[in-house]
Amino acid sequence: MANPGPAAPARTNRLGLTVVDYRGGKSTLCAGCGHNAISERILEAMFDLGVPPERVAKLSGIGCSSKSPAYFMNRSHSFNAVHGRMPSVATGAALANRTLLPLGVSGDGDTASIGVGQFVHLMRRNLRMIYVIENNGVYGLTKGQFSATADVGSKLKTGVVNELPPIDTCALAIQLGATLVARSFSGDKKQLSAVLKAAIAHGGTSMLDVISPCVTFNDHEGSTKSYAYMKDHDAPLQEISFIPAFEDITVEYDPGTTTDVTLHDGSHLRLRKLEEGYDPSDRARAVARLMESAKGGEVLTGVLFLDTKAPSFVEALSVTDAPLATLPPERTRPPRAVLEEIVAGLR
Ligand SMILES: Cc1ncc(C[n+]2csc(CCOP(=O)(O)OP(=O)(O)O)c2C)c(N)n1
Ligand code: SF4
Ligand SMILES: [Mg+2]
Repeated sequence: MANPGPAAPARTNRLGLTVVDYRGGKSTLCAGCGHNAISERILEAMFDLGVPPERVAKLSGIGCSSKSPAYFMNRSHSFNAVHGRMPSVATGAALANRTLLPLGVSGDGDTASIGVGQFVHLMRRNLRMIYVIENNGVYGLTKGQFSATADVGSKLKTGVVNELPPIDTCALAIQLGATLVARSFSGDKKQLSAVLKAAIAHGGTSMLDVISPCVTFNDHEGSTKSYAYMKDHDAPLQEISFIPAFEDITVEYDPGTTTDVTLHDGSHLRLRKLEEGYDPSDRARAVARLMESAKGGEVLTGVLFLDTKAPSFVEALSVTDAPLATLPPERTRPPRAVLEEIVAGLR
């Protein structure tokens, strides 16, 4: 057998790190679970953009999806919150240290069932955060009961039919104020990578609802969150390309068919329309279009809504640039004279 010679050196990113530096523990999820593919896309996007792993705070709730941050980016901070309560922990972390990039990973149950109260308030704030819902329409971890994103008429393996209307987390997020809202599919490598990179570059709340089939409990005929259903019903709005701030834009585009958006860090998002007239800056139209597509039985994917101008929560609150934990007591405690003045005013 011919000598294969020395192995090619591993590719490094602009920080000099290899993809291994972005890996996590070995996944304990089922083979073929959509959540595993999403973990791969997240770590690749972070690697490609050269995000320092130590600057990322991974946050999750409870569920198979919420376990997945353990399977990528071991060098990042990580906090596994109570079921449905990740948004308040993420908000606290983001306010205490605005140099961190919070990355929330949740499930459809964790977000739209038990956690919907926390989710809606997070979406109103435009906190700089990436919020990924790994949406399989069921509670995978507790053996496949319907979640609140299950479509009317979808069927469990046992034959039980869901009679309740679903919560569309994208429509909800758009209506409430999230500034980058996208839907994608764990099996669409190109689209999912592009929206994840756009979310990393965006300075407000990015809410990504990713259809992520549960191969064990919700991948059969009658499910609307299966690989086969997505293959037949995926209706992409755009072809998406992402150009990072550190790369030159050399390719011209036709403004009639393509929208070029400059994101907060100077990166560019290019959206080549596949649907005539769709404008991702029109909030009301985006919600209406989602309703129409649901009625027609299609799953609209792509960048549904984008606003790069709205102030983020930390800007609105004038949060200090320095992480709170690094501030000396003189900057965190009011001086005695000020306290005495306040007390005197109460007498
Ligand atoms: C307070 C509380 N209620 C209920 C549960 C049980 N429980 C664990 S995971 C889960 C649902 C997870 O579903 P989802 O977020 O969709 O994640 P998946 O497993 O499908 O990825 C439930 C109800 C719990 N752990 N804590
Ligand atoms: S039970 Fe479903 S959601 Fe959980 S790991 Fe297995 S395939 Fe994924
Ligand atoms: Mg689920």
